[in-house]
Amino acid sequence: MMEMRRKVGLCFLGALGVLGAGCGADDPSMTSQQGTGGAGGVDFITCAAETRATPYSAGMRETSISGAWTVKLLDNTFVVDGKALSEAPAKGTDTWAIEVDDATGKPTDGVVTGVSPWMPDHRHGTTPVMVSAAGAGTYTLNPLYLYMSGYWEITVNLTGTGSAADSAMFPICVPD
Ligand SMILES: [Cu+2]
Repeated sequence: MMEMRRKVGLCFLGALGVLGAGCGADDPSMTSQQGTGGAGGVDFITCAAETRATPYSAGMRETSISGAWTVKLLDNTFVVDGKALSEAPAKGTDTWAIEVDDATGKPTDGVVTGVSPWMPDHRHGTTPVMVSAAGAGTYTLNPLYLYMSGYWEITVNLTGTGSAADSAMFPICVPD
């Protein structure tokens, strides 16, 4: 039964045409060689074995590449039966509230230029993430459509303090 659920999860978007590559007979996730999480066909969805990810906690933070910004994941919410629950990222449409602080710790508006989720094991992203300013250096990311379980890299793109762009990345595992 688990195997059936997983294959449906992998492929329903492909059937809808949302995905380009990444679903079908050549999907690397269908093979036992895929991933770094384990040998011998260990299920890549097992988050306990996903050493690349940082376990979710509200308020978790990542420093940008340049060191100029700190991005805090204030809260993840996920809707179940019409009710928004504050919990770890789950498979489906999540919503993030984030805050961006400058090097002095001051929350700063107007610096998030976009958000790019990516599954490096499968080399695909997801549908566009809408970013809306929520004031006082906070931003709402909705939808953040994490439609597959497994390892995701959620990159928050930021304006640079100089000419170069900047970014901060959250390594997240979505359980099955
Ligand atoms: Cu994937």
